[in-house]
Amino acid sequence: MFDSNAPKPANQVSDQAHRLRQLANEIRYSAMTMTNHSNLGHTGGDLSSSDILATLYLGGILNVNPGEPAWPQRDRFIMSKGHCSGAFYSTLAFKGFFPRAQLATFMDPLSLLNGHPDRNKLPGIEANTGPLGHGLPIAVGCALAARMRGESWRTFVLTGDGELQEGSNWEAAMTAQHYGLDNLTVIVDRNRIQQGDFTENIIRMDPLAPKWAAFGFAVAEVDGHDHAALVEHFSKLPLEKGKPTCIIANTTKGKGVSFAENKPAWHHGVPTKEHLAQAAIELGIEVKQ
Ligand SMILES: Cc1ncc(C[n+]2csc(CCOP(=O)(O)OP(=O)(O)O)c2C)c(N)n1
Ligand SMILES: [Mg+2]
Repeated sequence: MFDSNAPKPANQVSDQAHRLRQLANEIRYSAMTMTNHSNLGHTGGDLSSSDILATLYLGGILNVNPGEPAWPQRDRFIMSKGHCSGAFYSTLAFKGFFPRAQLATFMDPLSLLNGHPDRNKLPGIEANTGPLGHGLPIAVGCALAARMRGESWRTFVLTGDGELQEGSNWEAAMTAQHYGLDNLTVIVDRNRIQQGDFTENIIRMDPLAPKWAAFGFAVAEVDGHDHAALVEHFSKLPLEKGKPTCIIANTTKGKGVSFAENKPAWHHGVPTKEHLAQAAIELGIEVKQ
């Protein structure tokens, strides 16, 4: 865990941000390779959320232990946008929850790496997700459980922005504020694209920050690809004592790969071998032959 009270020298912050950028790009390339293998997947949302996942798991924010995945005092992370399992599985494997070699089985018959994460199949997964709109309600239950037991572990949940069109999120948000769950942090991957089109063309959600504030959350907006800014925000949780936190991470769907950036068609576009070669160059990945 980072000690949020100890200011870091500037060069130490940028070293860490540089390392997280490299790791996030490795997660991106890994997820694209998996989607190429399975011929199915969600490239755009994998790429928009890789920096957030890398920062949480590999930047020392989440207090989890791959050696003891069910450690009762661990922080809980729920990948509500479970369709982005390529990035999520890659992050869990990079963290050491299971061998990286297993990633190559993505969506194979009998593989433990289903298209949507299954907590009964792999260590490190807290909740089965994929059907949108369920992660936050589960996370509220986790946060309430910690509160009732007097335990200090925290709950994090990553949602898509299109996902917020599911009304269940807003019922859960009301409950979180009612109980003053300041041990709960919602991160919104605000890439402004859902399946098929831009969010604002389907069901407008701007102004998003005031909505969360009206639902009783302490809200911050951050560049979801700026590792130093993400670390800074995640290190000072809760943003306000007695309130749940919402961090709106402004991202680009398809981030890091020019042919996929901000293109609705890449929501579930499948990269070819040629796309992978181009992605490796743009992401700075050395591909071992
Ligand atoms: C309840 C439900 N309806 C529909 C889908 C199909 N679906 C999968 S991803 C997706 C779009 C999600 O968009 P967003 O939340 O913005 O995710 P991201 O942009 O991060 O990929 C949809 C409609 C689903 N998984 N669950
Ligand atoms: Mg989206």
